[in-house]
Amino acid sequence: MLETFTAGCLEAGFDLVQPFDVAAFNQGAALEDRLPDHGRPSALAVVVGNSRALWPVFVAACRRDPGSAAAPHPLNRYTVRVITAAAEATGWPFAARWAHVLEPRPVPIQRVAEAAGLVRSAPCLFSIHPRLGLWVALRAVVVFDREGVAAPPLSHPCEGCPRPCLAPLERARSSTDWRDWLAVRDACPIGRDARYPEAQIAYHYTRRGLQEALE
Ligand code: B12
Ligand code: SF4
Repeated sequence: MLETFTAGCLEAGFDLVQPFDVAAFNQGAALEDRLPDHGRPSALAVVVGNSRALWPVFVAACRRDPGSAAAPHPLNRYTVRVITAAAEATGWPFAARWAHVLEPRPVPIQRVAEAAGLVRSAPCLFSIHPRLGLWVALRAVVVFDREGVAAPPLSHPCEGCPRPCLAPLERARSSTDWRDWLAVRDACPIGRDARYPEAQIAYHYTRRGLQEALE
């Protein structure tokens, strides 16, 4: 069933799919942050994210369905639609939590993804992936009603780094220019070849870029 879910996510452009045991997160989390566990001591959670691989697949989906591209928050809607479909295809009961949903409270998806062994927390507040650097987005965590699996160990990608991300972070914090936030990601030596394409950057930081990509 994990293969079915992973295949559905990959096909839709969500190329980061990391299974783990929900207990690995819940044990260290405040009560209000805990993820659903279907009443089990161990449950199979999967954190889903993406790299730049999402963008062409998402743009192609918008081309096929121009109405969805014109609606508010097209990427969030796409995320919910395709990840829900991938989870339903497994035939197992599941509960999903979405990174973009802020009410009643946001799921601390960066900490969830760290417990899953997908990323680590960088000193510049981003989650860092060992290959993709800071060029990753975290979208959802889905918990299935079955036994969990142990998260893989992940050494810290920032170990030994002189932290060139910190000076741009200080600038960005007192700035209203989104390019200053982009500079934080650009300062990191890991994952330079994983930088998002310009249209994807424009979409994430300014909400523009999608219409241009569709033209
Ligand atoms: C609300 C929110 C925002 C708000 C406020 C952010 C803030 N500074 O508090 C706004 C709209 C301003 C925002 C902007 C950005 N965000 Co934002 N945001 C979120 C969201 C939806 C909730 C954060 C939250 O409250 N978490 C809940 C608390 C309880 O979790 P927590 O673990 O206790 O707290 C963590 C976060 O608050 C985080 N954090 C705090 N300050 C900052 C600042 C930055 C730059 C980042 C990356 C993280 C971060 O660090 C804490 C420890 O892990 C998360 C997704 C999520 N569900 O977490 C994305 C998220 C943190 N954002 C993300 C990003 C990339 C950004 C931007 C850089 C660009 C963008 N929009 O794509 C900009 C940065 C500009 C800025 N001024 O901060 C990514 C980070 C990806 C990564 N590799 O780490 C996330 C995970 C969304 C995603 N889909 O991947 N964001
Ligand atoms: S610049 Fe260095 S410390 Fe900063 S996120 Fe990248 S690897 Fe980590």
